[in-house]
Amino acid sequence: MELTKEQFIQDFEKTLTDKYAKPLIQAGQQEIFQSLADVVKSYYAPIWQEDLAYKDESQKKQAYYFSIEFLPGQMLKSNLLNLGIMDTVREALSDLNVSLDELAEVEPDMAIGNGGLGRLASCFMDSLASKGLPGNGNGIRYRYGLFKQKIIDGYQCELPDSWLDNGNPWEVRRPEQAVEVTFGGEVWLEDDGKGSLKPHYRDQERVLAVPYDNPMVGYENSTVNNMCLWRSEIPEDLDVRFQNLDYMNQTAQLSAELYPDDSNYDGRLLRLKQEYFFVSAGLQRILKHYKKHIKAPISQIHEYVAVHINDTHPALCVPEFMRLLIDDWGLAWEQAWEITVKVMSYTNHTILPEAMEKWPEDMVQNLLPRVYQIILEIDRRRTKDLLPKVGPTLVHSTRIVKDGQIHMAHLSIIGSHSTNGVAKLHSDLIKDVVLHDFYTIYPERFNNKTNGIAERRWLQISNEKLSSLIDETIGRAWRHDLNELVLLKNYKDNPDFLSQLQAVKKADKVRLAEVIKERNDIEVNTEAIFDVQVKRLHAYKRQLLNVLHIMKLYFDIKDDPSIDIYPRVFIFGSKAAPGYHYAKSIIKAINEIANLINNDTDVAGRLKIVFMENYNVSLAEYIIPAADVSEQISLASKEASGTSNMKLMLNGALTMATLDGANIEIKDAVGDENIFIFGLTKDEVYDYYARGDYNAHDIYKSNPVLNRILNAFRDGTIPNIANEGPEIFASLTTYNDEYFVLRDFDDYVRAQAEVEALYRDQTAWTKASLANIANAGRFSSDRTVQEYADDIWYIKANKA
Ligand code: 475
Repeated sequence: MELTKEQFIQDFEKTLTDKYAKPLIQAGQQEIFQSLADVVKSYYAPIWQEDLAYKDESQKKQAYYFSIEFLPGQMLKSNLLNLGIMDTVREALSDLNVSLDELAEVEPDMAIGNGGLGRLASCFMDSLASKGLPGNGNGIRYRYGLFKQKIIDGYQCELPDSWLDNGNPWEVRRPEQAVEVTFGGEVWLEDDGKGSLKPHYRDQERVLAVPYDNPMVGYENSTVNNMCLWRSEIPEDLDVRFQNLDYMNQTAQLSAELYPDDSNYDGRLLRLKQEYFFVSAGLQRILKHYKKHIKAPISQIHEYVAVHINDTHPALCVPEFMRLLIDDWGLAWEQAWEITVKVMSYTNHTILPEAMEKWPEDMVQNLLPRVYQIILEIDRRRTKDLLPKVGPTLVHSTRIVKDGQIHMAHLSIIGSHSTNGVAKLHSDLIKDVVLHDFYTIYPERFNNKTNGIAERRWLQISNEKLSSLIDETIGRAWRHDLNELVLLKNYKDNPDFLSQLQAVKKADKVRLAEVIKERNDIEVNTEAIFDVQVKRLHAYKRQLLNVLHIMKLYFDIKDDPSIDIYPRVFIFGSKAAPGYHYAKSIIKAINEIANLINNDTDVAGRLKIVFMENYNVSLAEYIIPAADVSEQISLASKEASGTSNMKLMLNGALTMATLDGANIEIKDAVGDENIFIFGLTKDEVYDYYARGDYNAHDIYKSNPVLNRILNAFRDGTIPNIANEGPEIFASLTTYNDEYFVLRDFDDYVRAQAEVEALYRDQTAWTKASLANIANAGRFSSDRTVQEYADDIWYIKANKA
């Protein structure tokens, strides 16, 4: 949009007065932020209104991305950038002696997600809008987001994330579009006199779902999409005197808290309620909109609506859509089923068995009696149809209801026309191993959509210096098409450019060093290699392998304090699920090892370990630009894709990688000489499983380096881990090292030595860094969402 500094200052000062009756000079940061947000809202609101009207009138097909998590982070700079007014507003504020960067920090992160899955959903929201694609979000407006992590005495403590205390300035509450969601009670079918059976209900618990619309502003393209988040409330006409307190509490609880579990399935009743709550509310809103605006019969809804099931948490979309089509719209079963399968599509994000969602049948029956009937009927009809075609073995292994449980992945695959994995290797594993029986039955439904990241947040906003350098070098076209970054390759032998690239990295490291000093009170050497592992804490991601390597370097120094080791700063950012005991022990161990090494005079500052507390999107925006090395060291076959690997690559870090998830595609993009590969391959891992002959204890016994390191965990060498040290030791030896950490150790050490050697040649390193930036184009989520749009949702860009 067009905006002059003068106009902005006028709008801003007026808003401040209107809101707070204060001149700027007396206003606090919070008041200034809220006023600025209101001004920005006044800029996008008319575009939003227009876009909504356009979507209604044009009758274009829209996609709805159902996700129990979103992880947008702060929105101020994102909105400014996408509206094209970042520079104007920054300069105008600066004329008023206000720093935009400081002001942006006032906004709490919108952290209503745990990790990769939620952040991917938010990258998709940004990309859908920025590609002008009509794609909306549907989720829950949790009152408390992902816990705030505090490290106390080396331990993770979890504090509530009360992010809404000052309100969410971007959202619009739409009570007039509230819908009701019901739970429990009894249901029975009665003939309606016209030959069909209609459900009748008794004693149901009613909950009001109120939508809050959040604008998803597209990048310089006058698109504003919608992310709808639902809040649970008590229906106004409910006589609360006849309800018990439990009910009141439970209703409020529904949208109170995000489940802080990442990949670990948590079977609590409230979680199932949350899943149904946002699924039912979202589908009801879609159908109401359809009735009001779409001039086509319901039998054609698949030509206007695509519903995406982001992992299995919204899998109840399948039976709930059936319920609405049959009970409310009067469709026959067969027709409703055909439409449902065409409307739905599903993404799998993990193949870890413990994360495969299942619900006990009686729980679903009690909580959602009508939905339960429909699930049984889906299962019954499918079994009957398929038995003669594929035989009992395949039918049984793929049943939705078996062993007293409802299998949500099975429901999602059977009730949709598309199932995708999130990187090539992961999609192949789904087809060949984990969901192979489904692939045999429905081969045409399976496909791959390699993840991507929104370059606006992960480069333009978080790394303004690098962005400017790129502008000066190849022009601005990359800001609309990340593939343009390949043009940077022309500068790989240009010494001026390479030294400018080095200077940018250095400046980003200095900026991070300041944050580290302020938050951790640790001084780090900005000439050192910044070695970064940022992601959720999980055994399969193998933060421990990184730790064992650090211990090796430490012992090398202890053995010979004059040894020539290139200085390194190891930076960790990671939250552990509150109930994941082992992950929390690893956090404690990292912090104690940090204390030990950071304060050892023999080390003399050559190694520094920094565990940054409360890793979240806004902290990532500081860490990622400053990284030299990106640690992507999961056991091959376990990490579905990874997305921090892409963010770090885009910012010029070199990847230390196993051949897992999207690391493989990163290797293909940058070439073997610009990445460090080590460790078992997926096939080697599976061979171990098949033979069953992995013996970690043998490695511990026979490898003297590892022997010494592992002993340090239980002989007091690493202090203050009397409980955690032996626990970690036992997991790696007695319990046979589930994720082959010891097996991959030697190769990891070898590859880390290569890192050091290459870093000593700054020109060679910088060229490799450039190769990573220049080849990052294909990891834009703009590419990913376009593939979803073309292959799965069949939606087209606005005004296209
Ligand atoms: C993968 N979260 C990454 C990323 O595709 C991948 C599970 C259960 C309950 C709550 N959250 C979860 C995940 O499974 C998850 O975040 N998976 C991640 O999805 C995006 O890049 O490899 O681990």
